[in-house]
Amino acid sequence: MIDPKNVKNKALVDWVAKVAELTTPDNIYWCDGSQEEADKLFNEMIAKDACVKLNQEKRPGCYYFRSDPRDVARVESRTFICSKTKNDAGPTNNWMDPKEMKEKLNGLFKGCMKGRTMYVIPFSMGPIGGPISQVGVELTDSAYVVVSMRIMARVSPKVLDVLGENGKFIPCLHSVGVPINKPEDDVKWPCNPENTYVVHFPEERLIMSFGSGYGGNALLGKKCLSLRIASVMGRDEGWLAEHMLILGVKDPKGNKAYVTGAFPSACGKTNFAMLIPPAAMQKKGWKVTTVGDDIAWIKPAADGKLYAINPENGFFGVAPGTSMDTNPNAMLSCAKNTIFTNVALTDDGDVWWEGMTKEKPAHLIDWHGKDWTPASETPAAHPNSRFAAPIENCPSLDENWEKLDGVPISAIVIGGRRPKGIPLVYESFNWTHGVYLGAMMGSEVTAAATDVKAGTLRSDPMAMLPFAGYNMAQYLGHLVKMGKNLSMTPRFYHVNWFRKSAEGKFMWPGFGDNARVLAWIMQRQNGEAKGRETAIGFVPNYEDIDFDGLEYSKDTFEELMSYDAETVSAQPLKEELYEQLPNALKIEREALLERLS
Ligand code: TSX
Ligand code: MN
Repeated sequence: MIDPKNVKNKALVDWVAKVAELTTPDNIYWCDGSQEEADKLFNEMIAKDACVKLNQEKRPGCYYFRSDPRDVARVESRTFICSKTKNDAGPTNNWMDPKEMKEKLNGLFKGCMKGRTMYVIPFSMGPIGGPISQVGVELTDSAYVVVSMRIMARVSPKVLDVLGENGKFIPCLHSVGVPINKPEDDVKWPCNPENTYVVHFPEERLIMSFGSGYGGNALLGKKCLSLRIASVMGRDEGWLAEHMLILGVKDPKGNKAYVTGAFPSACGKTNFAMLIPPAAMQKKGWKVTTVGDDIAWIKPAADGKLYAINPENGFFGVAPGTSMDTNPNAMLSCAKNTIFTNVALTDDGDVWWEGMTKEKPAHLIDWHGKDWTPASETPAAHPNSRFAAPIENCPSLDENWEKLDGVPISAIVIGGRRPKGIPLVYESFNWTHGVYLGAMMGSEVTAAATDVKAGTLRSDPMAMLPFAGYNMAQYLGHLVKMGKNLSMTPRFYHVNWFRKSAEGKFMWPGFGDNARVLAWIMQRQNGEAKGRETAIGFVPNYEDIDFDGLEYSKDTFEELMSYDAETVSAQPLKEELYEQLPNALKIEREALLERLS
């Protein structure tokens, strides 16, 4: 615990007092992020039956939570960007007048922490004190949020030292929205779905979240701060907050390059960030390392290169589909000191989820807390069940992952699930063309997403649709600008791991074999790999890809690399957004149509 008497930042002390007056918690507790503190909170939650300590021989330091079934994912319909004008929020965000929203929220927050403890969590996104890092303070009445935040962010008294007397922090206010008026109100997973709001005030750099205890709605350092608020800071200060993984690639000569990647959900971004090259490539000396799996803060440096940091300290990964076959590095990352939410519980106190093992266990307790057998018709783990795992557990962690100034970025990979008409990989002609490809990104909706019909293509520019903290058209304009005046301009690579044959089979093995594409990308940047110019960009010839250890015929490759003019030139953006796009991107579209005609 931090002694509040030692807190020197007046703005912070005042804000905590003001919020306490509004929300009327029984206690205020300043978190230090220590293991002892976490142990105490876990034990309190276990005593209330809100948490399960997993089998400590199999999962040391691991705990398990089940959420309320109404509180299982981010809620985009209740996520708001309350900028001064509606146009600043743009055509793809929910907007409400900030004054009106404040009034509404002040009504909801009034007395909402009654009977609970208000935790003060000082955290840093990025290494504490780093030049690209940002300090946030989350006030929350959820102990689950406290123990999760200390995995996902850096929670420490050192953050307050960095703040000093006058340092700036991003205030993040959170409540599950369930005051305890009578003992029955003290439920295992409190939430208030009818009144859930996840709200950003971009000019004030303020976040207020009410009614949900789950993931991105509640761990406010992640999507709310590191993407929505940070994207606005980046616009104002000349940098980028991107929904991107960061990985390192080492070639057989020992050259190292860093690559970022933007993919919509359900495309295997975490798997790509932790990719293990095929044995034949490893033998030659190829190696892939992980810097981050979700968020990149990217800044131009004095040398004219773009440098990226991963602001996070952990992985908040989707559990189902993760296995020792699909992603051993993720499995090993959640072997210890991990919090699992909404997965299934095995009879020996371990966790299980769909896709973890080939054989399903004979008996489980499912994410509802009910008995489950392979004959059950519902999944044992919720499709959006998660692990929150410390990044330090990751065997493929890059040696420079915490470098204060970040790692230099050589290439930007983008893509989506495109069963038809889009090649395995193509390279942009230049930065603006790359941003155009990012703007037109889309992905086929899988069954996991509930709001859109499965099988339809959903537009998701730069995978930022739910995460841009301001007008999406202006965001794309800012991205165009950020490519100017660089000495090393990363090229964009549009990839598609999900092409299907006429028979409906995946045409590319994906997973570790994607290293073959990464190798081409890296060698293009070095000037070592050839390619061929087409109307859509540069593409590898069959000879330009290392197929060592993989039987893949030239004919199949040609089919995999072919494009359909109609598909590559589709304009999936909603009309209001397309109209507002910067001219440079509209010109890219005209040039593409011209090249295709
Ligand atoms: O993550 C995936 N990646 C990226 C890995 C580095 N997935 C899983 C997506 C769900 C989150 C993939 N699925 C990938 C991929 O490259 N490719 C596919 C499609 C696919 C699925 C199964 C096979 C092949 C391709 N299996 C066999 O062919 C045996
Ligand atoms: Mn994400």
